[in-house]
Amino acid sequence: MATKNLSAYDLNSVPDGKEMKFGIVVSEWNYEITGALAQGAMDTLKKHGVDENNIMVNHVPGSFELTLGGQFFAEYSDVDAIILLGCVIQGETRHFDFICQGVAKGATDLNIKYNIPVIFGLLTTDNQQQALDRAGGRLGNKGDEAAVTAIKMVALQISFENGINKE
Ligand code: DLZ
Repeated sequence: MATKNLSAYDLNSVPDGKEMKFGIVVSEWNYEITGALAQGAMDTLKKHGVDENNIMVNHVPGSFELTLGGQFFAEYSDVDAIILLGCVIQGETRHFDFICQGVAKGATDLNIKYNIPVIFGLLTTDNQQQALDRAGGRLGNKGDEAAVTAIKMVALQISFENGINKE
C-alpha cells in the first residue's frame, strides 16, 4: 500500500486559524527529526492564518515526557489545542513499545481530561530513514499534518460551542 504524503491536503478544507492559539511540545530526542516536525507545524499554522504570537513552543527531553509537557500547557495556559511532536525509532529492546504506548495513551487521556484537542504527532519508525522521509522528506512532514489536524479540531470545537451542530 502506498504511504500518504503527510503534507498533501486540500487547502480549502482548512478553516482560518486567525483567532486560534496553539501550544507545541517538542521532544529533544532525535532532534534532527523533531526540529523539522516543529518547523513544519509552525509554518503550516502560520500559512492558515495563525498569529506567530499565538504559537507557544516548549521542549521536553524525550517523547515519554510529551504527555506531561502537554498537561502543563492545558493546565497553565489558554491555548485552544496542543500538538505533541516526537520521534521514536525502534531499537533492540522493548523501550520503543513502552514509549509509544505511553504517549498514545497519554495524549488520549489529555484530550478527554481537558476537552481540548491534543494532537498525536509522534513518528514511530523502524529506522532513521523512515523518520527522515516523514520529517520534510519524501513523504512530507508529520508536523504539517499535525498542524492541519489541530486547526480542524479547534474549528470543530468552536462550531459545537456556538451551537452550530444543534438541530
Ligand atoms: C530512552 C529513549 C530511547 C531509548 N529512545 C528514544 C527515542 O527513540 N525517542 C524519544 O523521543 N525518546 C527516547 N528515549 C527517551 C525517553 O523518551 C525518555 O525521555 C526517557 O526514558 C526518560 O524518561
